[in-house]
Amino acid sequence: MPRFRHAALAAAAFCATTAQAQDAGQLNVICSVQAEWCNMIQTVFTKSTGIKVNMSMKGSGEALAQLIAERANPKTDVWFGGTGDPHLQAAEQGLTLEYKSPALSQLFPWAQQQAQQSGWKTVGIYSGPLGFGYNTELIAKKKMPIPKSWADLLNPVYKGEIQVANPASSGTAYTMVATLVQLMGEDKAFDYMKALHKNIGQYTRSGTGPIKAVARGETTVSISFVHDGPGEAMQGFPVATVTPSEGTGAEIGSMSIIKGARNLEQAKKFYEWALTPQAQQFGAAAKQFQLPSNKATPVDPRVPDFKSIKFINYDYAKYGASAERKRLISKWEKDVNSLPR
Ligand code: S7P
Repeated sequence: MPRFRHAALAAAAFCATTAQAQDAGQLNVICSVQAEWCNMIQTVFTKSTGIKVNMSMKGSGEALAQLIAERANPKTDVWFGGTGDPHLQAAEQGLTLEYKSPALSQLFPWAQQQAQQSGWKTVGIYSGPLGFGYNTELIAKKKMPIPKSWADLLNPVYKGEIQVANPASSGTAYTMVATLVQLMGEDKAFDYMKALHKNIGQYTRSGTGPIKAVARGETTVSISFVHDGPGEAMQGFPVATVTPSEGTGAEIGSMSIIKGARNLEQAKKFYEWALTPQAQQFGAAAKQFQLPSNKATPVDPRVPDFKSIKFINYDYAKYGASAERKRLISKWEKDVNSLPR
């Protein structure tokens, strides 16, 4: 085929795609799960609807900060994923739109409760337990015990060997702070975090950083969501996870439509699609093993077995409230992070 015909066909195809995209419109999404899942939903949603998705990836703490910064002139239409507490905070601050999906009854009670508690300004899309990750090779090589409880993490043998994120930037780490406060009571939880501080090698910016560091042998132990472990192990890294025997908290990963969204019709389409079992399967397909919120979504065997984990009765409304979140984070900065190690 002569070269000019190739060029003409390519141009025609480009125009057709562009026209389709222009017809169907576009959508600006902040995506707070890991990149592979974000990329997968971007591709599949665009292919099946023609809606062009502009995706920006940010952890939950950073996503909330961006939404606060763009409050007067929102550039985001949908916030997909990320820990539920900052989504509740966004709802309380009037950053997200009230929207009651007709699919709500298909979701587990915890996902519906998240929606109800926010005044229908967010919804649960997955859940996952907080626990510890450890590098199976390093821990054996350094002859360290496998930590099985919060108390175990205070063992001086782990000095400098534990990573967790900074709760000021990370929803994962805030889940840890809120979990400990509910488990131990506030005074004891802060005494505990001060003692734990001595064993922390690094507070990372993002919540997924510590388990990736464990996987790559950069640290021995992490405080992480346990559903992030199997994906690292599938890449061949020596990672295992455990949940603390005293009890632990769980996140309700959430999704919200932004108030003032410029592409509201497309945002609602995406929101409804993301609640379907078909769309929720992309989590496991992208090697991320949270429990999906739609009861009809097949559950991958690598999703943590919730029945075998001791959970606290996490008060999502209280710990997702702006004032409480701000108060606990600044107390952590002042009383814990400022201490020498
Ligand atoms: O697997 C992804 C995940 O652990 O990351 C999400 C969240 O963005 C973590 O954000 P932070 O950096 O703010 O901690 C979790 O919702 C999700 O389970």
